[in-house]
Amino acid sequence: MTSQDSDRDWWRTAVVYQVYPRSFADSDGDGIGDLRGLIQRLDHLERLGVDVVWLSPIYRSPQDDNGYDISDYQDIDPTFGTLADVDELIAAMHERGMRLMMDLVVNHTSDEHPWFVESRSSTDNPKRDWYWWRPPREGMAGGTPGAEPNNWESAFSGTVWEHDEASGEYYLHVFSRKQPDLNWENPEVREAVYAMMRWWLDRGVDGFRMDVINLISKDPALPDGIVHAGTYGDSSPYLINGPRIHEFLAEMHREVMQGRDRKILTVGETPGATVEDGLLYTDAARRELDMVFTFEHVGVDHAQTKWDLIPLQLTALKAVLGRWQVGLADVGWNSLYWNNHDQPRAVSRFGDDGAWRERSAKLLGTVLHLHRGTPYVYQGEELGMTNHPFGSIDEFRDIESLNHHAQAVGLGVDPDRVLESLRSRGRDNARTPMQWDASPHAGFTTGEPWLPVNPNHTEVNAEAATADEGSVFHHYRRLIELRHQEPVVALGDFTMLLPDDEAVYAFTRSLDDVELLVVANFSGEPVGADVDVAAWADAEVLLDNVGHAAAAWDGRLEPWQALVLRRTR
Ligand code: TEU
Repeated sequence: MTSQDSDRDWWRTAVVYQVYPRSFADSDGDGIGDLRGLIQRLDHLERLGVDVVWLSPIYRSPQDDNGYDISDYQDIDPTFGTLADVDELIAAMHERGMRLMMDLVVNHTSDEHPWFVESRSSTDNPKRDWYWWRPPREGMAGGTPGAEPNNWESAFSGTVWEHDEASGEYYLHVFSRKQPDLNWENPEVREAVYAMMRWWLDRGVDGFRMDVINLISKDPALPDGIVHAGTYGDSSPYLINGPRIHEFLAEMHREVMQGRDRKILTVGETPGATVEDGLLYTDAARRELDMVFTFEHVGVDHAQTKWDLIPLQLTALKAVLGRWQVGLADVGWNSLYWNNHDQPRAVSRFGDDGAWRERSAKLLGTVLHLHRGTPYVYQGEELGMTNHPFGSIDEFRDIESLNHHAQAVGLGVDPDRVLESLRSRGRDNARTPMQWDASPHAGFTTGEPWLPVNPNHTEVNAEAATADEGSVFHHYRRLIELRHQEPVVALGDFTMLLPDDEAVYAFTRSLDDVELLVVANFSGEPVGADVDVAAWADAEVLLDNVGHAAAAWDGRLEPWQALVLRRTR
């Protein structure tokens, strides 16, 4: 391996930290986080030891979906700062040996993006075809119920079609009506996106997290989907992992990533991707993406939709994660996450955010970070931040939650039941302000925070956690350090043990003569782990989360205990 090759492989031992800038740190007292706030808090990330920051969108945006609706890809929203602030952020991060990964949202733009404004201006505008325009359903008058060009449902409730009075046609929006989908069939669209990406790389960013990237290739026929229940049809066969997706990603790699003087890190957000899809996206020889975010493990507690709550079964969770580990063992690469800005807080969902909050947060970190792949830490996860005790619907801000509430209550679902699912699954749980200290707005802002601060910030906060060697923060710091120091953590083979055990998550990792055993009790009761304890009698305890693990492990686990043992063969 030449030194250049090894430089290019740095990312395989890296840990990524996600910043949701709106909720991270506010420097100017307007109640909304910003770039200067982030720059001022880089010490926290450096102390934690992360290698890469994925920054959720900071581009110019009407903020209909908190920045995932972009009206200018090459400028910064005044809410967050300026291009000069980004330059300063990049320099400050590089100085600390950290890299910056930008969010890339190119399945859709804002309806206020000049491209769409032009596209909408007339049916013969040169940019008309940059988006998906369609006439009303045959024989029907535009704007009347049922006249939509097809029966697809938006991810944010209701139809995917918005009627445009002026031209009499509809445009497609898989997300909000202010997020029209770009037509990737048009080569001019693709070239405009690639040029914009190159511009960011020239500015010094080190990678891209690609929003719903496996939705960019659609079946141009846009056919009706099968109606399983309710009014809408299933669009996924025509929308997800579409016919030209691999062609587009390979082209993007060629046009943007190839031939750069440094490794550009790419991760695709790929809802609905199977292991087989993941393999195609991340096989290095195919030159598409470095890794993808699977959604399978964050779907194990969903019934029909994310709003239908079913209890988490550990066996189901292990089956999914184990399948991805096996599937991408030799070819491809996994990304590993419990939560992000779209998901409930990990400790509230997979752990116990009551009596065992700290211990179960450490257990979750241990289990995830000991898998093979690239771990992602979502801001506040390293403190064991929890879901928010939302009261009424008035306290929610997220468009997905508000639209779902309106639609479900409109259809006659009991409002208390709707609120219950929002409390458990709503995206605002992840978006309450970062808890820096015990002061009134948790040190996030001197103004009025855009979303309420969790009342538990008096106890759960970065200041307290960094001062306490036994905190969740220091446990995460050790996990990250371990990945950097022990090659087996990043690169070793993975073998799942006890797949049928409803309480114990157990697996081994091995590389050359080093072997690790990871055992974790996902319950509030003491359990015995049915593994070959004798074989590990002389093993070294690398990490535990209870603070008093015995030198020789006897196979028993306390409530929410997680252990990492190491032996050499
Ligand atoms: O999310 C896409 C996605 O598939 C879901 O996570 C979605 O947010 C929703 O929760 C489904 O129930 C990405 C972004 O991460 C999200 O924040 C954006 O709202 C969305 O794309 C549109 O850009």
